[in-house]
Amino acid sequence: MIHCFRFPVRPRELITLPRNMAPGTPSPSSARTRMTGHVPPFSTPSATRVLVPDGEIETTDYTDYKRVMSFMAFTVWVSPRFDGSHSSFPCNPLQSVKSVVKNATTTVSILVSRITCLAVVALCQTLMAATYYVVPTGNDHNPGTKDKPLASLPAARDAARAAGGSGHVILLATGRYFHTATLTFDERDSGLTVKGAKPGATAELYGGLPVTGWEKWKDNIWRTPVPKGKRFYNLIVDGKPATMAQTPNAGSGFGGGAGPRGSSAVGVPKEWLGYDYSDAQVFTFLGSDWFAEMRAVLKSSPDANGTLPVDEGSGIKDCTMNGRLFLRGVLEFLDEPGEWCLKHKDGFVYYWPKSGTPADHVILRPAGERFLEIMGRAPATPATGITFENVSIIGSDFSERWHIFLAGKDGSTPDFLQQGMVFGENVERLTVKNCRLLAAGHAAVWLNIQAQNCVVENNLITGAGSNGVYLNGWTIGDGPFHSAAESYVNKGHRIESNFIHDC
Ligand SMILES: [Ca+2]
Repeated sequence: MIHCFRFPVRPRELITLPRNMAPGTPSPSSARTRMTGHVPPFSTPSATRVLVPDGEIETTDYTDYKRVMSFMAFTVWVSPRFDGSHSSFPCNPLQSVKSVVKNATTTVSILVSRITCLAVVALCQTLMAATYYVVPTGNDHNPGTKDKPLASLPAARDAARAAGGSGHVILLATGRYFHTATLTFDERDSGLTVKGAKPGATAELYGGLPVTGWEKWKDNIWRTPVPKGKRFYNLIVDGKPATMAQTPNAGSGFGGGAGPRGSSAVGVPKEWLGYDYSDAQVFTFLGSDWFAEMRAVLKSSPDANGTLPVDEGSGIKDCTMNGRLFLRGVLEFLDEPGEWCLKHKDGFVYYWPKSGTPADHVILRPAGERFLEIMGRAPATPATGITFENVSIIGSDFSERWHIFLAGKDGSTPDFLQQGMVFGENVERLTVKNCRLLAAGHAAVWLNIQAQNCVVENNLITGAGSNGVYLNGWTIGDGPFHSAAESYVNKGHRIESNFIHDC
């Protein structure tokens, strides 16, 4: 039912009132308190005024017309300018019937006026919210209508931005969409929904470019040119990360002849001295196998004693590399189906397919460690209410090294490792649901520092390099805060019903 108040009050407070109070019923004490007590000012930092002909309403997000409409079902904001004959309505049970009827008539009139105005606001919002159609065979010079669809998500995002308003939907048709760089979304995209048009996440968003043009190189190994001088650490085949050429092979123990030499080097046998280690890494467990790190190999060749320097990782004393390690990223170690290797100085990538030829598979070279980056400019200007729904999000890069902590600083995540295929920072109400999140280099979803009230729900997450979903707040003692409570800026999320495996 509808209640009438003389004061403009904030919607957040109005929703606490009972909905079943009939007109003419004395207001409950809480309502009276609100009517006669302190009325918060309009000018809150996040508030927006919406002007209507007879007054004004306030909403924290006027672009959310559905929310406005839900409030409209049981509340009406009456301008202070309208404060005459109905001043006691409906709270004074001693009013005459005539007065009640008059007030009721007037009130109904006002209600109709307000409802009309709000409906117009809602209608305007609805009209402003457009759907942009994207199909793989579209054209980015098209307007994005159903008859003249766009070809890419970046073009659709730009079109939605240019249109202004909020609540736009980008509808992706079934097919494959490749991207040359990280796709960014910010506060200008607030309210945007990116959605697959058909069930089953059949719209496949790839975080990189397809690798094609393969030729047989030697035996079962194929190779193809890639940009010279550019390293990458994840080759994705049919939505799964391929194994970087390593020794020993999986299931064959550790080391394979290599072993740790102190905390910052490995030793290799003399028969490996001539190999090129320009793209090599060492995956190693530490200490008593508490955790593992990826160490960068720092020189392309070992010295005459077979010593190959690697970075020191977290540098935690008494927790150095142990003998459980793999050496990888060396072409000579590419010796079984499913392995791949980059020679970035030469500009070639090599691969031994598990079946058929490389042309039988979708092979992806990732463009970066973040594929979808949703980030407002600052904590005070978050990207809000952006949704990814019913799409496949496939592939992002890993990194040269991976440390569990910043060197010498327990409990921290190094800045350069705060990475996710879907990365959110300075975000509110980011939603990822009903998606397939495949072959992320780092985490599939990483919500960083300032991130609140996000939802990650009902997704398939597999093949991530580190975590399925990672929520990363401030390290204790860090950040521009005066108290622990103030530093609690990563919160309110709902992570539910995700199937996460092989991460
Ligand atoms: Ca191997």
